[in-house]
Amino acid sequence: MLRQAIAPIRVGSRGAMGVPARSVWTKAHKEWRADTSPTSTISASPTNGTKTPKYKYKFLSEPATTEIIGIPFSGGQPRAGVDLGPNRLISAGLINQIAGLGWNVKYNTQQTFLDNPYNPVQAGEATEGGRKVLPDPDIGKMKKPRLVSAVCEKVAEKVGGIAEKGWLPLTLGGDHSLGLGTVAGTKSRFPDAKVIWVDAHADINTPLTTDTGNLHGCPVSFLLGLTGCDVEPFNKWVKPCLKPEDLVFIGLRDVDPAEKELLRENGIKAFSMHEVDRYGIGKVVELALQHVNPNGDKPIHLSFDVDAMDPTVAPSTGTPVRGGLTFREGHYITEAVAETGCLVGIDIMEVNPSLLDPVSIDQTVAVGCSLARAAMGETLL
Ligand SMILES: [Mn+2]
Repeated sequence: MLRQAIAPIRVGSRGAMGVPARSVWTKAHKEWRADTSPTSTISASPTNGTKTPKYKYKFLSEPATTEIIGIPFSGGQPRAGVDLGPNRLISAGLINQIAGLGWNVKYNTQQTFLDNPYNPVQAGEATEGGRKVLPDPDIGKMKKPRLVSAVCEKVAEKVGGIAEKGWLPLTLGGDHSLGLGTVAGTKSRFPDAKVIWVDAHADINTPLTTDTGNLHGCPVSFLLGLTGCDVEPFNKWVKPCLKPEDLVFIGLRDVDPAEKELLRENGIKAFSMHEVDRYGIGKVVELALQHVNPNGDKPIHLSFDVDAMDPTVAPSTGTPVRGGLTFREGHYITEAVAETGCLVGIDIMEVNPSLLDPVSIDQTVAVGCSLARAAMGETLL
């Protein structure tokens, strides 16, 4: 969907969500289109008579405010289309849905995260624009290292800035390499923040261990500062900010041998689907929270890759793996983390609206929205 002007959002209306996109690849993924509208920030106030979110968020200012960050980025992996995720989630009505939970919501349609010289096509410029593009050859095994690094650096600044205001950054990907930026941003404001990484994959390969070189499989290793991560261009801005004990995984089921070794040798707590089967999701989340936040007094960043869900639940994602979380198990995680009141950052990553049929796409987008809502206080009763 692409419009030149931004329709005003009528508060309380769920039908007014034809939100435009600043930056959209065309179907052929060859041309960049930009929304030239000067108005770039959309705001929505709490609706439905709900003036505050269900839970008190301990580390946020009042009134509860979230800024949604849409990052149309696919450079951390090879499949086009995941860059369409954020606009699709917004178009599905996410802004008003969250306002309906008692939040003040901000969303800037001017998604400029990709404006850097390593991006083959930049926002606001047509491909034929004669713009100078710098080459981004592999460094070691890493693919598109300069592009991923430049985008994540901007994302970290943005997320950190929102956190500084006492607001909750809700980041919509885009591929999960962006998790490097979001967690770094959260950590810049909350150095003692803990991370719950919900994913089919551990995303903890290093530039040395990665088989594919796709950086969406590596963000966690950079955050931890593992061996091999002190490389250009990342070392110009990434500071290892995460200790192994600050991190817990839920939902793993496709972990490379080298990643298993890294999890073991660093003593990182991980609840795979085996543990979900054994203990049930309620116990797993309880144990996960006990591990990172035993006293309930630490900020929590939740990074949710929709491929943690079973492919029957969230099929339109780049690296689906069978045997995943059921619809309820996924939502239970987000609900239970919301309940702690400790959330300071949320990522919803890897929704790819170009994969599979329209029904699968709508289903995956709807799951992305409902996971975000559950993390922001939506409850069944
Ligand atoms: Mn991931």
